[in-house]
Amino acid sequence: MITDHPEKIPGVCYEIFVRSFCDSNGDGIGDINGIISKLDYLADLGIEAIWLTPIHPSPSYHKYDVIDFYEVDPEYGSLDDFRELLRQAHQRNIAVYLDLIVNHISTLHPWFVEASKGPDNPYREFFWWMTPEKIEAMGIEKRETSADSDEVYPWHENPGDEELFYGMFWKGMPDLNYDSENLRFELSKIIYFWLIDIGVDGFRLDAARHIYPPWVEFNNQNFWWYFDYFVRNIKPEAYTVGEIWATTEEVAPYFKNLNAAFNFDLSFALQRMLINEKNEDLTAKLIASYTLFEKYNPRFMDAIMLTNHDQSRIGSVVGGNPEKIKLAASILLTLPGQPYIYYGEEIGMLGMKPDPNIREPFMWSERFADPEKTNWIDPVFSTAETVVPLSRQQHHPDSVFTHYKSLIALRKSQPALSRILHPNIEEVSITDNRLLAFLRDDPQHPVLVIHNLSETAVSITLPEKETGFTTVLFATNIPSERIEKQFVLPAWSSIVLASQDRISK
Ligand SMILES: [Ca+2]
Ligand SMILES: [Ca+2]
Repeated sequence: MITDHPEKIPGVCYEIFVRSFCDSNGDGIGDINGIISKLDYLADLGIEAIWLTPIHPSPSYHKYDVIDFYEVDPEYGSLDDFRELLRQAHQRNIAVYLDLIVNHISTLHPWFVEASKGPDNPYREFFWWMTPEKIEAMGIEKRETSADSDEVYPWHENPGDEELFYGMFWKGMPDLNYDSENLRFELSKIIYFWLIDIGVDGFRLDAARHIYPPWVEFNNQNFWWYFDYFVRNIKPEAYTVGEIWATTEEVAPYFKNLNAAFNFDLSFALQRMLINEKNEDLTAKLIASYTLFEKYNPRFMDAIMLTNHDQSRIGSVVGGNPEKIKLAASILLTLPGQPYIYYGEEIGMLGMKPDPNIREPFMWSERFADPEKTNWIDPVFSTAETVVPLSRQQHHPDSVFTHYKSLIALRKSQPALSRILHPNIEEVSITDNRLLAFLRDDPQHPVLVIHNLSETAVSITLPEKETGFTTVLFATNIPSERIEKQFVLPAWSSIVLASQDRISK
């Protein structure tokens, strides 16, 4: 059980797909120095923590198949660059989380190069090896596809070898086998290196539900107990957030040993609600999920997002409609938990799968040859014709960017909105399913939030209990400072209201 937590929990987090964010040296590939040059931008936006997708040497463009856990890929910079990033991020009170991939490595990693030499190699035990006969006898030739892997046949040939190796994502990524004490020791050295020697603030943990394969899945929690035990011993305040791409019920037990976990059910519910323009009883579902999470860890942190680097971008999910892009942001940034903004969301970037097209270059400026813009891929969705670059949004009062910035500032200014531990959300008796309405309670400054999901204006009468909420803290399309208990909320609009009564007490 987790005993300690970060002293100051970052509220608004930001996921950076490093390759596409900002190029500092003109090679067209995003890099660490590029991120350093944008720390002021992120601080100005109100970001309190950044999660970097993997930075270690790797043969792939996304770098989720690691060759060396102790280095930075030269494409992205050096360890010294990374130390400088940490130093400058911390100066601005921005925490830095590394994407740590403990489930698998690249076949080019020395551990696998060694292990593939044969059954007698000392590194053999770092992986899962089995003869075809045993695999067949156990009935594990095939796996059921999951949200995060289409792989059906997870056993792969090692040329000249009688045994196959297990790689649930694909044959270039062999799964690691943590039954090996030597491997656990190697992992503890890696954790120590990054948390203590380098000084990162925490880890985003890739594929956390897949550490042990299906036939020994029950060992997963034991592994995370071990992981957490080690982390807490060397850096009690470190932050851990797990990618458990599964239902709320499957996510919940992971809170025993991780501070936070991404809420995929919420992500998909929000996307459906924005597409269908109908509430799916979201508040009640969230409260039920909190009750479940709390059983495993009363200090759980709900890591919430619209989409991440594995999902089609929210801008495209809502058909590129700028009003709905803003509505999506309004919902995310008024819900409890830790919002993770995926880079480019704040300027309304677009993108649909396949993966490279949801990871297109960030659009910094309108200059034809923007030296900061990465060009490792020709963008298909986020182009000069479809997305207004940041430079033209930054000082525009109606831009998506200004909308994000205002909402982040609002969230940080209101204790009722920024609560992370013991999330505060309550239902209100506004039952029109075109609306998403909820109360964020607080002893001094409770806040009432109403979103209109639909394409038509909706007339609202505040319920008896909420008639005190007449002061407008934030609104899309409603200019007045104060409203009556009856008002009309325009299409795809949001309003955040404070209670005059309770504030004056
Ligand atoms: Ca570069
Ligand atoms: Ca695994």
